[in-house]
Amino acid sequence: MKQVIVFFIVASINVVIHAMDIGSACLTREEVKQVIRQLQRDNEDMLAKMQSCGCDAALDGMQTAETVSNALPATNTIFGVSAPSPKPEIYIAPVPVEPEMPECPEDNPMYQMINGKCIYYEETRFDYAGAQENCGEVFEGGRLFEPTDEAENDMVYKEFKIMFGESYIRVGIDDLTKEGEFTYASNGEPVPMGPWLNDQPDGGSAQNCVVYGNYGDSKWLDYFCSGRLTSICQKTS
Ligand SMILES: [Ca+2]
Repeated sequence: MKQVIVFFIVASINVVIHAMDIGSACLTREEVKQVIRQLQRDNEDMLAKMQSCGCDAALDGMQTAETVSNALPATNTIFGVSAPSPKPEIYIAPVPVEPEMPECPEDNPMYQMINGKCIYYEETRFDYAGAQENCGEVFEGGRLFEPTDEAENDMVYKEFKIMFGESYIRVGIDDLTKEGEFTYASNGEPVPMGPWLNDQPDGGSAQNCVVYGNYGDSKWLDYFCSGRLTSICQKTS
């Protein structure tokens, strides 16, 4: 039944649109109206079935003879006239909008869009807690950068190194919850990679916060959470 109704709706709309095209070229407004009314009379049984099965919404969406004919150009009233005239306006459903990428300032080199994340490089030095708080102010609800894989880890560090030649830069990874188990600060999930520098991590319970720690390389080391360092923030939405 549904297939029949859908077919009916599509077929009816096609006929109406076709009638409108004819009307713009060689039928009067009244003739178009007659075509549409005839179409509706021929399908009274089907209309009744559509109403009985709860398809009133679909019926409401159909254009009546009056609305279609009224949309025709007023000047086009003579049979066979081929003078140019504007097409009647036809409602076009809006195209769904794709989710926008996070906004990221383009006129400030401290902000970079990397791997779909808006990154901010913070020169002011903070301890771990202060750096997290600062990121939440830089971006509403922002946080310290949490690399999801080694490629992203390398890309973000590379940009920072180009600009500042820095090292010891904070990211949002720590083992504060359980010694030796490094997790993302935002959700406590285990970090799925470990580009550690040489024998790192080696700080035991004294060093629980991860930083980029080697000049010219994106390798990590564990470091004091209390140290005041530069940091990298990411926007979260
Ligand atoms: Ca530790």
